[in-house]
Amino acid sequence: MIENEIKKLRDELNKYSYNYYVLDNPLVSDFEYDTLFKKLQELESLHPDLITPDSPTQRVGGLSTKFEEHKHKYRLYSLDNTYNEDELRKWYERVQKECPGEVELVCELKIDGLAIALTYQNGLFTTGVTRGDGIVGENITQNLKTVKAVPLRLFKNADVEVRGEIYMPKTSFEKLNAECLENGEKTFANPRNAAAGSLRQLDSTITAKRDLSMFTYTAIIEKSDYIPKTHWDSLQYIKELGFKTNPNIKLVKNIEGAIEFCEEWKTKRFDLNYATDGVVIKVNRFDFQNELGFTSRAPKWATAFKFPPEEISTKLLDIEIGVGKTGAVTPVAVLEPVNLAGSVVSRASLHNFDEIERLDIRIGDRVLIKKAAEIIPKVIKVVDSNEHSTLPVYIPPKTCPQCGSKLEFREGEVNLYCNNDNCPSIIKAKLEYFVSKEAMDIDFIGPSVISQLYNLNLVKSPVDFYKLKMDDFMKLELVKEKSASNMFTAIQESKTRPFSRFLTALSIRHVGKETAELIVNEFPTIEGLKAASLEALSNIEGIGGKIAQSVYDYFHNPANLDMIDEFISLGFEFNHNLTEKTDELAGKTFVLTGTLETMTRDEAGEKIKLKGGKTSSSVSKNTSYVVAGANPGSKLDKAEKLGVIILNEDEFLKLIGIR
Ligand code: 0OX
Repeated sequence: MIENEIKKLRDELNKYSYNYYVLDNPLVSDFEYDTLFKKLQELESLHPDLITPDSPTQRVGGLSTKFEEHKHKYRLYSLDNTYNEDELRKWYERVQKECPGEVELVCELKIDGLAIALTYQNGLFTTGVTRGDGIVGENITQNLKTVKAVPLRLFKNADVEVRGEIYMPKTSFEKLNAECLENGEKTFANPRNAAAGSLRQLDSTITAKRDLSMFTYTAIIEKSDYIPKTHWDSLQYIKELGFKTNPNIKLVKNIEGAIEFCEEWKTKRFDLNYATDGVVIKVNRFDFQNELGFTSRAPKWATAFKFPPEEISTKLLDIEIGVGKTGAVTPVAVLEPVNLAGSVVSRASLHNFDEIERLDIRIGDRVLIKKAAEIIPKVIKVVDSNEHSTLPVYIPPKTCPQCGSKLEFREGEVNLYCNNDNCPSIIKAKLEYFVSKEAMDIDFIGPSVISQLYNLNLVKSPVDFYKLKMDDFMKLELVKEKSASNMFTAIQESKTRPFSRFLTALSIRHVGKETAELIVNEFPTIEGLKAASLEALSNIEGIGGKIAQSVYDYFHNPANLDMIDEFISLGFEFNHNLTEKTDELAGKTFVLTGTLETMTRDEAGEKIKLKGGKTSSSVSKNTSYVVAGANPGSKLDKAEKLGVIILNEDEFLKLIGIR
């Protein structure tokens, strides 16, 4: 019977998948798996009524328009950190005050991934949510289904919420970055960012292509035939449910055992194929955990021992001068490349010129550099040497290395400043900030692209980004059609960023993200803000006189007002209440053909995507609309044949709400 055959295939595939992704023990070749998978897909397509939610075919994703907020049923707490043996012993003493005697502990590696909570009802996966702020997260169920280490059905029919960490193996991260480079796309800074970027895809077929895995460490049991009494036993139980747990765990008698475990993994962690940033130490007995309870943010029964940042010495080859968007001039160390915590470092931060003087850092010195997880490496001191005294003392520059203006100190600040608003370094730094994550969040446009666009006279002010055509990007080094189109699209997409982001992106002195939000709450439109009096600005709660003056000056500078008018004429709305993206056209596929009068086909495609629709280059029965401009090609004929709705430009503009 077909029903039995489908069930047999499903069970077989689930068994192979579990052995491969959870137990790391492949039973069959990829080819054998794929053949069975295709067979199941085929049978299910003939009998859609026989598809079950735990079928391996249900891991393949689809599109969503946004992630819904989800309030956690049980709060996800943070962990307090400890950095040395002393702090660990003090934590243990606090534990022993409540629970006298020797208290058994479980040591786990702290996986540097993304915390998630998975809900199972009667053994079936129902919801997967990001940690968020621990109280509310985002529902990413569809994306999590594509992660093979997330079981769709458990081995027991329990009601549980399980928590774990989604991570990307280091080797997969390197492979992904190599592919990104090849395609002219942005690379990820570390495996954690790569995992986060992969999970935050609205198109879960992209998530499905990324190699993500999961280690699980907590189960909150609501209904089960067995309730463990210790954390150690619950880890065993989690494994029995079908989850992957980290094998590098240890049950120890007291804090000395935990200290030994931390010491052991300080260096051994570099041999693992996943990133770790410490050890989590938990009281083993649940009755003791209940006794100890929580502070406002973290359990008292657990602590994280953070691995110390790695340090290494290398030669300081030069001190380069960077000029930031505020004109602040900062020294950057150019180093003989060294391997530090798994990556090659050739530049490091030197803070400011006072720091160089205080530490008496000289070019040619051997210096000690340190790197904490994900943080830019820093020079921390000079390593004693005989040469040091023979090297010339470092003298800070007197003029801007870029524009030659005299550098000056500003009152009450340690930095030196270039005060020339037309300094190319300052302009480029402002442009870099404009596109950054915190501001307009424009992908694919990095410092090198900005520098080239600036040198080619294509972009001198942020508004110029929005006037660029595809051809302009093709003038850049190593840029081919694919990355040109990525850049063009990313810029156009940014047009709908909320007003507060735009205000942040302008690099108005003293106006960062938080301040910009305070301002737009009070002045939700650009017209209102332009007309705001100094008094009205300083009356905004949280905004002092210095900020108010800076905002007021900015909006009374004719050059800035001209630029804003240009933004408006390019279609910017600057409306605080504007939503970033809509889903009006979700599920609709458009094919564009011929020449449109009011915009290019790329721009039309952008507008469709902003409303949640898709574009395609060929007409099929799945096409929702064909938009036909002047001189349409054969696509129009095909549309007519298939009975697809054909829109002229006017109708299209009405549909997307422009006319
Ligand atoms: C990890 C990890 C994170 C339980 C109570 C607060 C933290 N990143 O590997 N969290 C926890 O435990 C929770 N355990 C871990 N192993």
